[in-house]
Amino acid sequence: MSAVERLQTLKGQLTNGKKAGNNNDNKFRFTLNDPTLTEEQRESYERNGFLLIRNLVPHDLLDTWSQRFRDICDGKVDSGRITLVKDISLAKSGATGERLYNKIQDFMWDDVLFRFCALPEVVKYVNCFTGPNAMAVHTMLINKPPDAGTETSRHPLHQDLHYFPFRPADRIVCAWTAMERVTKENGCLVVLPGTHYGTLLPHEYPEWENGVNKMYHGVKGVDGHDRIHVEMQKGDTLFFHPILIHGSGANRTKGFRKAISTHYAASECNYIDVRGTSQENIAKEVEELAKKRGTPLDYVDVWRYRSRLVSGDAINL
Ligand SMILES: O=C(O)CCC(=O)C(=O)O
Repeated sequence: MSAVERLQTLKGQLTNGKKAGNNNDNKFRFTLNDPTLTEEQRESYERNGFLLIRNLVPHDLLDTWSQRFRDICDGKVDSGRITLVKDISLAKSGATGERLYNKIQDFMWDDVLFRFCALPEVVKYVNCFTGPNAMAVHTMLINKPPDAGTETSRHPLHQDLHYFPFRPADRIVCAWTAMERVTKENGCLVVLPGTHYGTLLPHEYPEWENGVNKMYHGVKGVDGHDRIHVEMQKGDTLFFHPILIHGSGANRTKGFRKAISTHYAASECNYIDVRGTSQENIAKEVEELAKKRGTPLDYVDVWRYRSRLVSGDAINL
């Protein structure tokens, strides 16, 4: 049994095994009354800020999306509005394609990859956190090619809310699905359980010897906190809260480590002005990049542009 499952089981022993909901909603802050989650699962998310669901996404779909990623990286299909991001060390080494790109994002208008965002198996869990009207607000397929020996394939510890100009945080959730087996060796997710009860902390670029990938901001001062390496099998999906502190390790193997993820927010969430807050640094960086690319949008518009409804009555309008 993995560390995550031990934690989830321990939590289950403290509850009476009833289905979620009914008369005891007041003890739940982070999850909604939806029969998809058992009471144990709700309790576990409430306490830890994440929930692991095994074998949720069919393997044939994951293989199709892996191939789509390779085709986009190799320029075989039109990448449309998708952004391709390179690992800084691999860019210097002359690598190409899947060996170079560590991420594609903004695939909400790609018919093949968007299927992940709207997958009923995933959305039924998402709705337990967002409610019925869920929008895909951030889409990524994260690849870790074998590390160049510089450890730049690490992702510093951070809170995803740092990037988001909308609230409330409790109605936002990430679904992160392993596209192959992810382990400590190839750079699985690392989570700090319970940190979703905290506040949004200031983020900046970590001072790593060999540099850090673009926009990979991190938090400081969490060195002594318990952490869990979330090892997962292909198709397993981790749902987690946007204030949960997490990151991932370097890929020290010769293979790839891929995951597909979508952040969802309730369509009822409000946009906020991040000027004068700790999020100002990332907002400026994103706005400067948008300007350089010839699409000078302000930060909130960047996020509006990325969003697409996946569930709720308005989906059929
Ligand atoms: O997939 C990973 O390695 C980490 C991704 C992550 O935490 C993020 O993009 O916010």
